[in-house]
Amino acid sequence: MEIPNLLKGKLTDEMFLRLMELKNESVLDFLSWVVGHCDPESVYVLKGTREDQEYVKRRALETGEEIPLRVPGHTIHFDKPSDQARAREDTFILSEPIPFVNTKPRQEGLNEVMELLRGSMRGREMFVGFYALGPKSSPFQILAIQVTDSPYVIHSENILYRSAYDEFVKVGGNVEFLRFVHSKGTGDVKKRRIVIDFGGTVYSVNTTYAGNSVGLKKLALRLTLRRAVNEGWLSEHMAIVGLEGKETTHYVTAAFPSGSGKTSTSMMGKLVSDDLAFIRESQGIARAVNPEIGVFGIIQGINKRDDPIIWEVLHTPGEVIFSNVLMTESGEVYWVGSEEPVPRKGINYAGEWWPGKTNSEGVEIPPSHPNARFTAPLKSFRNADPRIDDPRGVEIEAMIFGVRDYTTVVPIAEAFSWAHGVVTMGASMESARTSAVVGKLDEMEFNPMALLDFISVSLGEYLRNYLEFGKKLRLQPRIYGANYFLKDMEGRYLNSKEDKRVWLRWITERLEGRADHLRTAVGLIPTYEDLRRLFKEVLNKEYMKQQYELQFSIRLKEYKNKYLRIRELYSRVKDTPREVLEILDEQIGRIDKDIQRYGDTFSPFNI
Ligand code: SPV
Ligand code: MN
Repeated sequence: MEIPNLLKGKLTDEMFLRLMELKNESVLDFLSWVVGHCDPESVYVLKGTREDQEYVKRRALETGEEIPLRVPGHTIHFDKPSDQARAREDTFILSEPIPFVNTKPRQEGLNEVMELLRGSMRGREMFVGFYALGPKSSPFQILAIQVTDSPYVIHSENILYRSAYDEFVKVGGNVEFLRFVHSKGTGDVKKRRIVIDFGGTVYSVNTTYAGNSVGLKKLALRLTLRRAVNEGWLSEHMAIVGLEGKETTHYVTAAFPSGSGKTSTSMMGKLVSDDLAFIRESQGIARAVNPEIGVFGIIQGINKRDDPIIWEVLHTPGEVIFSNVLMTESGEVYWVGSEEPVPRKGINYAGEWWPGKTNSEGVEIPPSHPNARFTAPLKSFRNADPRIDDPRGVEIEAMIFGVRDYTTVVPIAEAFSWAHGVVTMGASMESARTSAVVGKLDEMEFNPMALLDFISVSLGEYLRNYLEFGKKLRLQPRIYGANYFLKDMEGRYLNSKEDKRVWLRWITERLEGRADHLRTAVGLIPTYEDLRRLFKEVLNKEYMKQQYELQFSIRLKEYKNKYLRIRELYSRVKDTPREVLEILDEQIGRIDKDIQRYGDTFSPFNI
């Protein structure tokens, strides 16, 4: 095997040996191409050793992409003011048109991004990282290579993913791997592009926000989702959490749109994953792993009282990258919702900051961006589950689909069946937009399974795979619909942040056959008696009949409109399975019947 001269010229002897040891022609071809096209000054090949990790961290500081903070191991990174979230408008899948997906003809998309990448790494060091999604050597494992000229990006990957140079060596030449090419480019956000090619490569340029630049996170999801649909498993935007029961731990997954309660839910039990899940069937059981080993979480609103575990991670020496929060002169950080005193001045993503500072449009700049984040290893969290690296995955007993819905969906309900839950809870998700994506806040968006942004096949195909996956299962997970954000007529939240503990306990008791239910048109809801008991047991709170009635009355008219909208959307998708439309029609039929009997609202005390 030979290393082409162009690539060789960028390598020290040590780096040369590292590449040779892989004995993998396609890795060499890929890297030669990137080096030839992007023209970096030098190439650093990571084996993932301690020295490598330290080197990357040092380079992140030397290049100014990260700044050290007062707490040892903590650093801060800033993205450009207009590069603070996932950039939907600049993200393209190279494919024939797919409904709801931003696509571009392949050649056009490739030409465009190649033009932007040409010479983009000039004068910079290029890093090559080898990683595995999922536990190493497990049936879930997917190998990937990240190439980037940003030490911040590779530092983030080192925290978030399992290093797998050794796996590449082990499998030698004949291995498939995902490829991610990222360059900071000129930093001109107007020329930001994220381009997904089903050939197995994703290109990202002129952006640093991790959701756009860290390939193995949401860029990989587009590729793995498609692969999962083709191979009959699930690659999902879901947390995985172990809920402590009377006798055993019950593992559940939780899909919520970004910024709508997923991270906090994953802190309510044993933490396996806060964001992503690979789910495969094995001997009739759904088993799940986390493709990641770290958390890239939203920091706004994290405070000591509501989020003690995250708070601890963010205040203890250890590896943490803060992004887009406020940094003070003494190297402290501040973020909105921390319930700490607001500093009189500091530095944030928009430069120097002081209270009342406005941008060029006269709009006040907050001290921290609403999508400011922290990046930290899972093992830093005291609720990290010991089974994170279990190669068999954890057995999934329930799946939660949660929305940020102010007007309609009840706080918690159980589906009648797998198919009913998949269709009326997962596939019917509508949620208010948050700051995790660029766009207008609070607009209601259709967001099935919380992954419309990442879907890379037709929705009909995607749901067909879901329904078929369920049919392979001997033990189908129960499905729950959740909504932590329901409001009353005056616009006040009906639940406090901690109430989700009660809903999760109800799920646990349902799984153990200890809690009852009431049957409504849209699903099974908790009884008042059970909730009164659980609010007392879990939160030591009195739970009033009147609260229950406000929270669990079925707002039939709103529900009907919701399902009519959803049915209309799916009827326009050509390959929607018939079963999906049938289940939606049945749901609408049940709601209609109740409307005739009870009017616009159905009180659970009517039963
Ligand atoms: C999310 O917004 O869903 C995230 C962060 O997990 S990002 O990487 O931007 O997708
Ligand atoms: Mn996410």
